[in-house]
Amino acid sequence: MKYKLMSLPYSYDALEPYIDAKTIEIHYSKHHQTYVNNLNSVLEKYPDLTDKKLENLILNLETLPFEEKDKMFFKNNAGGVINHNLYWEIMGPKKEVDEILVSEIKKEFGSIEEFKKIFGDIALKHFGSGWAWLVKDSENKLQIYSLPNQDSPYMKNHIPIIGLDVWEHAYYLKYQNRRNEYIEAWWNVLKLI
Ligand code: MN3
Repeated sequence: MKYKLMSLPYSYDALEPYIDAKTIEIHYSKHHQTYVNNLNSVLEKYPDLTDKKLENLILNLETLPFEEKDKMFFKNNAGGVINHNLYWEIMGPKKEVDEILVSEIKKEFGSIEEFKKIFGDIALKHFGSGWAWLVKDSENKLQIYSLPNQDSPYMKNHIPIIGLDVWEHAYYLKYQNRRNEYIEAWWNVLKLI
């Protein structure tokens, strides 16, 4: 069994003007596709692992029978697939507000505005490639942090709720070095809150 690139739930231009069509096309059909292809290529050597949930595999990475050189490659590409699946899923041209999530965020961070400030600041200050995350930790408490590269909150046994890709490939065509403008624009296409 091979992993497949998820289907994008909207057209490339659906998130204009906040995220431009060209960026989505390249991000989805090149970057995300490459993570899927790489994942399948490394797992060809480990057929016993291919029908397992990726979330479980990366949580238990140290117990898996990977050769050292394959372990990092698997981690990066499995993370790339999981992270991007969530990224496309939580965005959309129309708000589909999750009222339960909104009330949990207000309870934990005071207000949606305050949450956006904290999360946006973490996303802005994350150095290099990576993601800003809102997660539920193992005690079901909301936490905000960033992780480098394609590391996934599942590696910490946390459930990712909201993930913002701050790799330059997510915004460079339209925003160049202005990550702050990408983050500001992104709140408009995050459909959950
Ligand atoms: Mn990306």
